[in-house]
Amino acid sequence: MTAAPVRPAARGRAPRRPPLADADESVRMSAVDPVQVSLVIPAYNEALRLRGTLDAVEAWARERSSAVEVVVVDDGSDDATADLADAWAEGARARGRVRPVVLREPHRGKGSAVARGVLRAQGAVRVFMDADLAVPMACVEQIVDEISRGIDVAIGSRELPRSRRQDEAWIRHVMGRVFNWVVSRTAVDGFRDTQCGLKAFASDAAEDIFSRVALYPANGRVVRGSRVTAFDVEVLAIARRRSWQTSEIPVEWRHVPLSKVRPLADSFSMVRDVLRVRWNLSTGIYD
Ligand SMILES: Nc1nc2c(ncn2[C@@H]2O[C@H](COP(=O)(O)OP(=O)(O)OP(=O)(O)O)[C@@H](O)[C@H]2O)c(=O)[nH]1
Ligand SMILES: [Mg+2]
Repeated sequence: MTAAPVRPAARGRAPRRPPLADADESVRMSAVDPVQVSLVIPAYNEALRLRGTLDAVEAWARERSSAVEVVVVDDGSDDATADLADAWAEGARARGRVRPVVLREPHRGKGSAVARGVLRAQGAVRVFMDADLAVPMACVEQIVDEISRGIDVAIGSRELPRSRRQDEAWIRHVMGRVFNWVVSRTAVDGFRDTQCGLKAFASDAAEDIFSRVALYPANGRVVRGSRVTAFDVEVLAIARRRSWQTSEIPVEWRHVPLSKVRPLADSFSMVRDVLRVRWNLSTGIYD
């Protein structure tokens, strides 16, 4: 038996967060504005996909009056991803619509890059999203609103009745469904889609959860090749174990070419990750 979930620091329900301010084109960020929303984008060999995403993010931020921080986490890309991110950051700083941060890390894979970015971020709402913009900014807006309404952890889902999926190979969908079944039977139940690359956290939940990850921590070991992994499963298992309030929201998702996923090889290592999460839950290391 594992210990009953205990809400962190006995804080009770998280206080309702004030809604973020309305759009106001005239507002420019100053260096001292408190960051409201942090968007963390893990990026590995994304020279072809990243710039369009950063431009879309900046355009989205321009429509908001609240301060938006964009944290790009490159972990040793072989291509020009980091330089491209730096060049964008320089321009973005001058334009003053977002606060750009580019982290250059040793290559530890997506899970570690996300943990590093989320823990480094300063926003009251911390989102991580994929560099391929598989989910449009309108869904990012919705997931931010969910946290602003007082939810601690909101996750994008491609499996709810109002979700939309475009251009996905049927075999990937079937594999995803089998994986979700395995996850629900072994590590964390009650989520229809643990693997969507869009998730958002209130800052206190983010710090509590990401400081506890054990599989792919921010300072984990260096790896070879692209590593998408099942780090999301651990994040959600910790959120549950720590009694953070979670919600799943429908997203519009489209398959974007140049995926880093190797469906067969990654499936094996992802199931291994899930079993490790199960073991960690039973030993109480997340309590
Ligand atoms: N920093 C870092 N990011 C990674 C790594 N591997 C993947 N990513 C990022 O993770 C995000 C998702 O990668 P994708 O290749 O789109 O994989 P996916 O969305 O899980 O799978 P698809 O459904 O095939 O698109 C992208 O932003 C990648 O750059 C890695 O090793 N390090
Ligand atoms: Mg993708």
